[in-house]
Amino acid sequence: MQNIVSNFKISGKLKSIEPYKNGLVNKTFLVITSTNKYLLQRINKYVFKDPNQVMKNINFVTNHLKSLNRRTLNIIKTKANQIIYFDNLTKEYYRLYDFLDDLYSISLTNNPEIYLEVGKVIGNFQSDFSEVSPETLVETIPKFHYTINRINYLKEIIKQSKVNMRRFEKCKSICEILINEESATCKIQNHLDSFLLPIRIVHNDTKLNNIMFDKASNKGICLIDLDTVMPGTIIFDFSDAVRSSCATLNEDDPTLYDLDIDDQKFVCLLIGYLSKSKSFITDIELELLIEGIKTIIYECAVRFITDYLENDIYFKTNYQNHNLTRAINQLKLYFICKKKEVYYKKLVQTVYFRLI
Ligand code: GN1
Ligand code: MG
Repeated sequence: MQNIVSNFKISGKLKSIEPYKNGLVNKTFLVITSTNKYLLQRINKYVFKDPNQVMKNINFVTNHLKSLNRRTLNIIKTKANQIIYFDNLTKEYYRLYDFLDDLYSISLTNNPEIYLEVGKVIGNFQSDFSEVSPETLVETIPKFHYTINRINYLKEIIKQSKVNMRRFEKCKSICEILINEESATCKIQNHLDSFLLPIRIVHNDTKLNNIMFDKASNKGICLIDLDTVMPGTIIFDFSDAVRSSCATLNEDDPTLYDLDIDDQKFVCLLIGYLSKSKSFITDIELELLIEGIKTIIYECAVRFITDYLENDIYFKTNYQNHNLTRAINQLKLYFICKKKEVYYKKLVQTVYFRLI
């Protein structure tokens, strides 16, 4: 690792490089020198087929945010003045960022004000890009949130027996339930396919631990993990934040008895989000916000069970059945969301018209 770090323009004398908790996809290290702290990341080549383009997108996004005086990730260039480093020996791609030492990320908390901040951060990010043409960024993971493709892929690998059969025996009924629910989750994709939803620059991965808060004031400051900032719909940014932060349990918690969506957190997030997005959100986007929550939870369940059946090639796992646990958790959350759908849709209307 020392060799890798030495290729970047770091200041101070290298003191330590330690693995750092972060995300289910890339590998992250905290780099400490005598004067600074940095985050080194090895980009997951299986997930991101074109790491150079991912970094070009991130470079654009961070420069745009900086031009608006927003806090964001700061890319440290290599000594050859590049935004990414390719290690010939291991054939791996690396990038380095300044470590945001005055900010922190959270896991679930009961403080409702935090959820107001979550909503605001997402609304602000979308607002900062609402005037930028989506074609500016390349779709580095094509059709990332095209839910139907995800379920079709699952059906296909089952049909062609390209699954771990021992694992399939364990989760056959889960797959069946997911396949049965397919039609309930295609509304947003139908709207996208018929060009009824605006395509904008969006974050696409707004889970709670990708949101940074200020240590001193607890205000929401910015979104990190900019790998998936691409053209897409704002609906899923709102929805994924609800999925990951308003649930009463983490996405891989197996103690499902207590799993629910917390209405108070949801209302706070909604108020925060609409207070920042009401100037650009269209009627159809507003109408489909709750549909988005249901869809994104369903999509996650499908992605986790697919990865389980493909022997955990995509998401990092800590134990044998980790992806199965995640899929079961999300499936239950999906049905909880379905039950609350009508109530939440009314809340969207109530909050939106109060804010005008
Ligand atoms: C991954 O990278 P990370 O951990 O923030 C995934 C998201 C999933 C999430 C589930 C590029 O996000 O789409 O919703 O795991 N990112 C990618 O925890 O696939
Ligand atoms: Mg990510």
